[in-house]
Amino acid sequence: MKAKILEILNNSQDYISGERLSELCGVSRTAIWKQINNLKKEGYKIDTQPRTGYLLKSRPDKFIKAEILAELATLNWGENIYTFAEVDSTNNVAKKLAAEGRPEGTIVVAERQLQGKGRLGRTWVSPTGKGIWVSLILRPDILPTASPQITFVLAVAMVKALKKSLNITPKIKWPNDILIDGKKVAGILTELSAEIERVNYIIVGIGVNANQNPADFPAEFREKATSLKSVLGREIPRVKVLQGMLEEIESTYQEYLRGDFSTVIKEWKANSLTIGQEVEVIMGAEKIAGNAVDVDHDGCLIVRDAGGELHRIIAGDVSLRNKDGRYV
Ligand code: BT5
Repeated sequence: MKAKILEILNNSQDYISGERLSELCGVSRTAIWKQINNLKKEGYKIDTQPRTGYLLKSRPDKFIKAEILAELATLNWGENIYTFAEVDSTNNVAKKLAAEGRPEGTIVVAERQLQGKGRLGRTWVSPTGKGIWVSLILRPDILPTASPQITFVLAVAMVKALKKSLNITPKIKWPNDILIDGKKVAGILTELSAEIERVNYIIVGIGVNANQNPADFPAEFREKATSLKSVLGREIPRVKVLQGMLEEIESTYQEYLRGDFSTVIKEWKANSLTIGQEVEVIMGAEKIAGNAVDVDHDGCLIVRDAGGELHRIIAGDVSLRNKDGRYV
């Protein structure tokens, strides 16, 4: 009923009386009044006049199902959206839902993560209301060995989405960083559940820094992180950006499922910061320096060292060599 009231208020240019709302919704005026108060608590600004009734003044930029669905133009995704004020990690919640059998395209999004995860047990800082902390369940019919390709699909989709919704052109640093002006604005975490020859599900988690100020980032990575707000100098409509992300992710993923990884890789390379650069790659205790010459069909980074030897890197952290010869 709340959704119905919201829809009516949203379509109404003028005040609408409690009586008219109760007629349209088939419930008592007290029930309407209760739901209006609930909407106000959620952040909807509804002007209330004793004689004339209710007028919706503004909608909250919060991860509320009705808001996400309002202008979502995905083809199939959106039926299963789970929104939370607070979770440990949206990837963990999505993993649980996937294990319970929730379908592909299930979306989990939160205002805050208490234990947001990066790769290799690292932390992803996810303060309340400042970012887009979202995970998706995917169930691609691919071999587990092909699953790293999904990170590429996601990175390409993220670049397209940010370009489309905010008119900015981020770059991708292998394998999972989305950077603007050399600083990380978003990260992708792909987690796999598989048998030897079959993927059960893949959870992709995306963290986008939307409305942080520089001081909101911990000192240890403040120099390396940025937010969309810092880049554009204005508050970012998170729900709108999320909608754009879901639309681009769905369409790029569908393209990939039709067998078009080569297009994805081509787009990835066109937006890559890494290829052609002098890099240092750290893989646990091992370190390789050289020129990042390519990524191969499995998404591995190919680095040519000073001696001309080629190294195929499956996982690691890349630093790019700057003008002073330092790796940053
Ligand atoms: C990533 O890891 O970049 C993957 C981040 C994925 C986060 C999303 S949020 C929704 C979903 N649920 C989760 O629990 N996770 C996913 P990695 O490449 O390992 O980068 C992590 C490193 O980036 C940290 O060690 C910090 O140095 C830095 N970092 C942490 N929080 C950051 C932030 N908000 N912005 C920029 N850098 C950050």
